[in-house]
Amino acid sequence: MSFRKDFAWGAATASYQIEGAWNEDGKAPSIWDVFCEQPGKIDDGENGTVACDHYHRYKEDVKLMAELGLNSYRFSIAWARIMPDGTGAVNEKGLNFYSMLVDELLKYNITPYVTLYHWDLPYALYLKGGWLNPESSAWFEEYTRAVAKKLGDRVKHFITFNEPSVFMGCGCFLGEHAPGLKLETRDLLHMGHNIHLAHGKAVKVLRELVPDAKVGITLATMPAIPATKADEKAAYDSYFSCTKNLFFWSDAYWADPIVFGKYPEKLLKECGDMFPTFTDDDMKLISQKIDFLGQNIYQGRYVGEWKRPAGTPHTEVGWDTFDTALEWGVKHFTKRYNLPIYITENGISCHDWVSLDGKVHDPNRIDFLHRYLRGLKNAAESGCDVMGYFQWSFMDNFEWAKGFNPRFGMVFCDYQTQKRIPKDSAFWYKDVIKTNGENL
Ligand code: GCO
Repeated sequence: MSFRKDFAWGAATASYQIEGAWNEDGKAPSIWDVFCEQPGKIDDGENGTVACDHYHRYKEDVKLMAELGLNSYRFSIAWARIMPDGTGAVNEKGLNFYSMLVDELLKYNITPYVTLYHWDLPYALYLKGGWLNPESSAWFEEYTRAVAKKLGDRVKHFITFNEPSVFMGCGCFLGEHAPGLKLETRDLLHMGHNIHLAHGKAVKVLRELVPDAKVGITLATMPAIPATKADEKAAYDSYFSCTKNLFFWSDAYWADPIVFGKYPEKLLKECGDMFPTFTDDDMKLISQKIDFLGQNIYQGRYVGEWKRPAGTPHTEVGWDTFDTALEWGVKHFTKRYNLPIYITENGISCHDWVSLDGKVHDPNRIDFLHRYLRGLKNAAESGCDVMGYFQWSFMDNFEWAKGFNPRFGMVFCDYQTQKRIPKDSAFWYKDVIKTNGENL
């Protein structure tokens, strides 16, 4: 037994990171468009106004996905493209772009996985307080309704939010991502509750409009890896601990209310009346049944007696590698939440460039993916319900505050000419897909 027969082998992207066309066909600015205008926020003063120009090149990109053997593709929708004011009038042209993209994917039998929110909040909604506004969950519901109405006949997999911990943590606590805020714990607790409610309302709308849809949420997660067999329990406990200090980085803060209908006890106790008041109905809304959890995993951390060996392999952005990160992430999540799991992101930035022979050789990426995927296979073989794997990313793209320097793609993007060159690893991944991971 290995990966299930209908395993989703895919790649992921996000709207602001690849689309460009930032002000075309009625699209309004998002918080990322505005954040990038501020001097010093993005390496080299870059921005996503053009990025990979995917908005104009989606047909070429989807064709390449098919040539590389992908059977699934995860992308996100730019809210400000389909609702420039965030609520109210729907911009049909913007919505049509996604409709055409979906048709193109289906033409090649590539299953679309739609992320509703991958960080690019309409700027108009930021002006109204963004996720701090108690109305924000209703805005999200309205937006979800517009997407579901248009795409729900063809899209059957939806992810409500991508990495709420990161857009709160980096965007509203550290101030390093849009919208660049540095909020206090009390404010962040309110924001988190609004995001939870928004998730719940979106699930409800999707159940109503797309009854055969599979719905989940994607968390950024850094698995706790037991240093020895004896550390397994400690690793599990540490993975799901959640305390007032930096509560938003905790997976339990996000997943416990959704799966169990409860915020972590310890957090509630520690926060006392700092915690926003909530009702039983709130918790019912938040904890409607979902079909899967998505995990974005790049790194892990060891629990137990462990000292980082000098010269540990690390990636171009300086992240250490952890061969068993996927394995432990999936095993711990399965133990706690007992839901099907997708790896909605995993990948590596390498020092990729075009060699004299015109190709992009990325042996480190091949080795990294090979190691991580073996771990995922172990998890599947141990009985965890692993539904699919999406490499981050389909192509090199705008890596948020780090601009265009990190290259996470299976496909190289020459930003001057917009030429796409599949890297060596893309052909390696094609073989993995062809054998459904038997060759790992
Ligand atoms: C995130 C996002 C992606 C990133 C990727 C690499 O995790 O930050 O979902 O948009 O580009 O993770 O850092």
